[in-house]
Amino acid sequence: MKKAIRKLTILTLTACMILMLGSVVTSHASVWGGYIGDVPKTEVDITVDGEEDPIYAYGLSIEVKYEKDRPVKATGTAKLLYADGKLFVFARVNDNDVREPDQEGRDTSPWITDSFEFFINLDNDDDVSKVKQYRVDCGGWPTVYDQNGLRDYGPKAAEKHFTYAAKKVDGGYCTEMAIPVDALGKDIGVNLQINDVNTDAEELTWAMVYSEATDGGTDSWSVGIYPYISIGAYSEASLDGKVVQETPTPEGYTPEPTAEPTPGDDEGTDNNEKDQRKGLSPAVIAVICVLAAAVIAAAVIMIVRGKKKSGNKA
Ligand SMILES: [Ca+2]
Ligand SMILES: [Ca+2]
Repeated sequence: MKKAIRKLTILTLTACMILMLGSVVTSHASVWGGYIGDVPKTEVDITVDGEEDPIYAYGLSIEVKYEKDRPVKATGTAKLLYADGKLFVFARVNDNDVREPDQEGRDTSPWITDSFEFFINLDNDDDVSKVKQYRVDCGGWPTVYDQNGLRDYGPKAAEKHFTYAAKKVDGGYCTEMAIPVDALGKDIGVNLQINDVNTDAEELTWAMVYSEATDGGTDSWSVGIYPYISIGAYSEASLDGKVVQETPTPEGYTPEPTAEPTPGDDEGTDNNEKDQRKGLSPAVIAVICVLAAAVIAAAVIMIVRGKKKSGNKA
């Protein structure tokens, strides 16, 4: 009897460990960060000039307003389209205190500027070395950075990576990027971030994209909790509107068709109404395993004690 219980305990713990290991091995942004939606492909020409082309009305709209370390002051909305092998990102940032960056700051610490950042992980996995960061500040200064040594700051260095523009508007500024990505039909992990400098450069806050893993903002380089988007997988935009395919591609997709937006509709995609394509989180699996192990351990202790008592009596 004692042997059987011991075996059962070992089997349960082994199963739990395999389950946890499996969840770690297969975990990626698409599981933990959540799915935002499909970026419509389009054949309409888009001009990268910091102004919102009418076709963006049918782009995937993503809010950038979630707290990272402290309450944010500047928030914004980005609209995404895929055309001609490029991901177009138009962002409108609401910032009541737009501060002109100084050149020294741009060269040394461009994140301490009023700026918009777009992070891409083309493999949509947990590997931070795959992430590339594109930034445009309120004055149109570009930077591209990764954690493998890439540090291309300024127009000369950055122009080979993407095209970009920025424009100041009432109550803030707009940025626009066209990033070449070979990703049609694929899922890619993303993070969107707004840096906000205020009266004192020391006073810097960050607004982030929503991550289901935190139920709030993600973190600049925490790729494992990035949400993800699909690229032209099942929607196409033209100036007549957005068409969502009845039979989504690639195979296996079962997205909820979204209501067709109308030009000027700024409501966009509600980050809380994303497709649910998640599994159990590692934390939940860990809790289940610990509870299971505790129950079995308690049962074993009770049985052993019961046997000892009955042995003493005998
Ligand atoms: Ca434009
Ligand atoms: Ca600011």
